Amino acid sequence: MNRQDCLERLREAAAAEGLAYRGAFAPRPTDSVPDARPGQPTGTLALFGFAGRDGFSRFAQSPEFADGLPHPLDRWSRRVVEALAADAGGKALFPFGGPPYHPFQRWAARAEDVRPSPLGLFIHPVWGLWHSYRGAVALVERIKAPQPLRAAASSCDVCAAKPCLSACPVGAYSEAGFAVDRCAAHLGTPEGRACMEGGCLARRTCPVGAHHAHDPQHAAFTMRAFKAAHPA
Ligand code: B12
Repeated sequence: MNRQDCLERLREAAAAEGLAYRGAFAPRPTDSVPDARPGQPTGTLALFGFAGRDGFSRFAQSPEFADGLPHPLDRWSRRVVEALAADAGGKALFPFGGPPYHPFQRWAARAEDVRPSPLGLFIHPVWGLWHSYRGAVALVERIKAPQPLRAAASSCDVCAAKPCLSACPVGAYSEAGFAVDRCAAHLGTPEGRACMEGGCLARRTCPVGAHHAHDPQHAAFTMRAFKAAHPA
């Protein structure tokens, strides 16, 4: 199998499990990417995750989703991405399991046209705020991945209204960052039900890729996980 085929095969195997290929890049020392094998630096890092709605619905059919044990999405991601990495002779890396955390957003910006949004989440020109990362596969081989097309300005730079910054009912988002405790406290109140059941109002108000927003099952799953991790 040639190198390009290796990436294509990874991409197809990931898609079969519901994971979207989120780009690949050749790491530089400043990217803090661990070695793919002991003593062998990573030549290519390929990222995988959710983009839009499809991935979550695949996860919702998995044994991890139904078994009632903690952290179902992380356990599903571990099983799926470790199998992809083993098949490709690479190493699986995950966004969770810290601190310390691997700098997935920094890696994402190397792999695709994603940029910081005022909410802290990175925005994608197609998926808007409705995308995330479930793992990465580090390969020793250096594979020339297609370079991402980069727009001159990010979707947020050309958004004058910035409705995301005024949609949070408790003002948890500001120039100073995301006030986690304020958000979590609100989610525990009756007034927080709209966010708990439908998803973060600030995220939902963004017009970019709005039709890719989480469906109600995904939104409620995400909010419950966030609330459980931050009991107010
Ligand atoms: C800790 C953490 C949190 C914390 C703190 C977040 C924070 N802003 O600091 C809490 C619990 C609050 C949180 C909440 C959420 N998170 Co969070 N979180 C993480 C986690 C696990 C680690 C972040 C970190 O410390 N990285 C370490 C540093 C060294 O890595 P880094 O890539 O350099 O990341 C930093 C830079 O991107 C930097 N940054 C921000 N703006 C800019 C601009 C420039 C120019 C540069 C260079 C860097 C930069 O901010 C990052 C630090 O947070 C990441 C996963 C991961 N491993 O990255 C997810 C992650 C960032 N979270 C994510 C998500 C989706 C959420 C939630 C929406 C989940 C939810 N519904 O509950 C909320 C939204 C919160 C918000 N608006 O910020 C996604 C973001 C995907 C995306 N589209 O960008 C990630 C990548 C997880 C994933 N599996 O995809 N999160």
